[in-house]
Amino acid sequence: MTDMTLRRYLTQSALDPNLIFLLEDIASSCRVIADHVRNGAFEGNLGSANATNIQGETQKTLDILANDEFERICANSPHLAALVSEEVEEVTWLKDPEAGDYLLYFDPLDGSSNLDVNLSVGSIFAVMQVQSDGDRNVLHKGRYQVCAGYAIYGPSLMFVLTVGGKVAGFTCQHGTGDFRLTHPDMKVPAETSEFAINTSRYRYWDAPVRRYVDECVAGEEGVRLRSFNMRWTASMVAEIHRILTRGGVFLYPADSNNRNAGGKLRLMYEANPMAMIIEQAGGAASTGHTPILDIAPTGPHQRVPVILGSRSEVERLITYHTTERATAQ
Ligand code: P6P
Repeated sequence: MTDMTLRRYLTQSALDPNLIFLLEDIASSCRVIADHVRNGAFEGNLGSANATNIQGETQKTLDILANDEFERICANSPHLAALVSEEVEEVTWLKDPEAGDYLLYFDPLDGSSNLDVNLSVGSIFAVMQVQSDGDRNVLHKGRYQVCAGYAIYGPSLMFVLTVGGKVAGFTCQHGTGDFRLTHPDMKVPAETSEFAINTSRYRYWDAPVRRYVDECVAGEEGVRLRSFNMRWTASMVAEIHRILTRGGVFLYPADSNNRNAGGKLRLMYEANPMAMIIEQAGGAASTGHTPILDIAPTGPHQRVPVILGSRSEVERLITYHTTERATAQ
């Protein structure tokens, strides 16, 4: 299995060669970013860039560097029409859009607050297509994604990708730099006893989320009749990779503090790609009321509530949200 390189995997997937070129450019971007992350201390790239992005977040030097590497390397793909990046307010058009050209949505360095404390970070991406010649609309539902994936810069560099049907994990072989297939069919276990949420926000949560977490924390004595584990790494890529590997449910819900902004996580380059990956791996991804992939976007940096992971737990949370909405009416 591990002699299967990313190149061979993609060519065997019978994909459009232009999409293969783009995916290889994305993988190359992630390799280069991994080097910058690992050499951050020597390149003087750790710490703040003393700038803020469209999100109003302080940008790390590596956030900007990672964005620039994505732009530089992926611009080689002849049929890539536009880039939508967490770090850039406007859509970056590389060519006049023609039907079938590709649109790349990406968070170049997710979880970058972990960089200075040497914890895992990642890059997230999704690809959609231009619908017709001259069409400059980049706001399509997540169901229109043709592929999605992420790189995780952890103890090993991994590249996880779905082109529809399966989720495949590739590990970068130290030395050759090849991405080799190590996880051919990643599946989210339907059941789990592990949840991930920033519990410091408890006072802001709506009733359904409080109910769910309270029941998990009550353990064997409570209605769940078993104990649960909690994780929170402040890096969505690390959480999703753990869920793909051993199950779990990840929550960044709307709450009384972030509701006016729509939530915390961004739809086009965080929630949508991860929702496609999780669904293709047998899990579920919802706002609590609506499948994330069915949301009609209103802007490139729109924020949405995110509940995703093991199907049984996501469905339980949807039931709690539905029940709460029904009793409130
Ligand atoms: P908080 C990182 O900034 C991120 O976008 C996700 O990767 C992560 O899950 C979340 O925000 C962490 O948010 O509020 O815990 O810092």
